[in-house]
Amino acid sequence: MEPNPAPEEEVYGAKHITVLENLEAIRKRPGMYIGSTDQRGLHHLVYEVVDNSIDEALAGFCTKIVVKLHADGSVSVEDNGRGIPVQNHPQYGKSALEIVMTKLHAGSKFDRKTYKVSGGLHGVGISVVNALSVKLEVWVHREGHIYYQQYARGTPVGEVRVLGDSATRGTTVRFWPDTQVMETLDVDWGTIEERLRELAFLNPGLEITLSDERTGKSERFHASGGIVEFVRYLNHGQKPLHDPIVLRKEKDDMQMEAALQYAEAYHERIFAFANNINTHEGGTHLTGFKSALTRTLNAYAKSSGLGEEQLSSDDVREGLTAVLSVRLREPQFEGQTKTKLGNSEVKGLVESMVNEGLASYLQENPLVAKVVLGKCVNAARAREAARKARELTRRKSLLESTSLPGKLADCSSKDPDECELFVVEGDSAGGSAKQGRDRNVQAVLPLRGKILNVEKSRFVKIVRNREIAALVTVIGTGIGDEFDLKKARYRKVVIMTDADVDGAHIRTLLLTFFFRHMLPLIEAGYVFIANPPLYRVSWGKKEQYVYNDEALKALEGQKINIQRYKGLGEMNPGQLWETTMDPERRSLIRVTIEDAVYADEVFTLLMGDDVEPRRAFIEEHALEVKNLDV
Ligand code: 0RA
Repeated sequence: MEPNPAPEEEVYGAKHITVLENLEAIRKRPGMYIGSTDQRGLHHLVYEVVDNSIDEALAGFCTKIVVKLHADGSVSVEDNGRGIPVQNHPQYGKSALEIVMTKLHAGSKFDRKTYKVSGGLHGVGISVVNALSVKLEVWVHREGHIYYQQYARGTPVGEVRVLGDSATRGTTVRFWPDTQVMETLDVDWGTIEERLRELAFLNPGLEITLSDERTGKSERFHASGGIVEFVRYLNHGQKPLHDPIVLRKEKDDMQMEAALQYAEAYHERIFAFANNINTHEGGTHLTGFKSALTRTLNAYAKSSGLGEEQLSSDDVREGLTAVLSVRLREPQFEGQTKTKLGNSEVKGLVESMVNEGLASYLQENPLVAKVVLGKCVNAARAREAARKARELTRRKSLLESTSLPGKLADCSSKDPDECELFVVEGDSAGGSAKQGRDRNVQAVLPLRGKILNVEKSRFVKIVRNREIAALVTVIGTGIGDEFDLKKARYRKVVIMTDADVDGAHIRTLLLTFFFRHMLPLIEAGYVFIANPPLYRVSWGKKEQYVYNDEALKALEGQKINIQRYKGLGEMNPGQLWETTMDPERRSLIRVTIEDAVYADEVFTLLMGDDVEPRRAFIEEHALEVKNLDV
């Protein structure tokens, strides 16, 4: 990204210009460096600073990281690593600290020679954070002193100063994101929390604390058991079939670690990391892992006589929770969000490491092997049954040909780009929605309470559920392996449920269904949640809709008449249109998979077999139900 790095011998002036040009480039096109300037981009700034401390931990010199979200919108990250070098750098004529803080990719000049956290948007360097901060302060404890420097929008405000003596080592960076560039200063606790927890699992022994001055919350993450603990954590509330299987290998300068555990469940969850980056989009390491799993389990089934059927790759992953973590020298990240590992050599390496490791594990642990194979064989049989069931439904839908369910009130436009589908809870709300909508581009599909019963069901049962079948037919894409985004009949699928516990439950179930069987629909950003008002307040001849309890509190004490909407059905068609459906006035919440770990945990808790954690979760989150499932 650095335009033509100047040769080392060049005069200092020229370097100086490069730094300024860099700053300007970063501030002009922040998206190129941090992806976006919204909340996601803001989080990238935090991650970038944290990653620098993580690199120090990976190098073996840092054991503790303290992240603080300050009340004034600034964020600080403190570590007990070696401290950023401060000595004068002869080629630049200034402190190494200043170079690290102001120069793009200065890292390579002062290389820590480890498996860096550096993927896609990460690893752009702390100078990017500096350039995008109205103010940044850094303290370095090193060589008996505390060194300090301050910057404004990436430019030093003064020289590096010595503030005093210090017997410890480490670095603290505090930055104030620049509102001239960033659209928000609102760092989301949950998002940062999940990422730091992930990092603690991936770096066993490292202690990370997070505290939030805005709310007084704080949390400590520490996992001496590493990814084994991670898998146990993910399977919390499930019924695991055995202790986690751990594979650790190193080959050709690449380290691989995997932890696997099957549970009495039907979905698979594999979280793959490369150099600590959560590779949401997968990549060569994941491909290698999956094919080794299929191959090794089939080979073992054959040699041990535990199963005759050919196990498909889906069969061997049913009920599997796994964490795969690789570390390599020069990771290449690809894909839309730069979270897909591209290094081609990695596939074969991981494949052979997992083949070897898993084969010997199964040999040495025949009891675990038996449970795992039993699970896979069961899956193979169920899948065969499901295939037959699908064939049946397909034949049936061929008979009925293009027939859409009768209760669908379709829109007249057939251009998916402008069409919206409102999936509505209950017939009465459905009635209001049908009358209130814009018939041209808005379709309405009322669902009955029956969908509640698909909980804990196998795939076969789910596709046989009438409400689900109607939904699938209406959306048009098909599900599972047959899903085809191009066939979507609507560009927006809006879940519109009541603002009560039942509504939240139905919404979660729908999201679970989309998440597990129509994931690309969520990934494409097609799924939304409607945001109906909770109250209508009126005074005199005036009225106003209120969408949350905080806003209602603000009106407390005034002479107003409050009407609480217990269900959408209580709104007349006109009201539903103006508050919730009218594109000009409504606010829809787009469902994203910001953090697959969190989303899946919630789904698992809500769908799992264990009643207790589910109840605890629902009780704890009942009031914020709107956010928990997105
Ligand atoms: C370059 C070289 C060395 C350490 C660091 C950078 C470093 C950077 C950051 C950023 C946040 N925390 C950090 N900790 C260390 C190695 C210095 C040495 O050899 O002593």
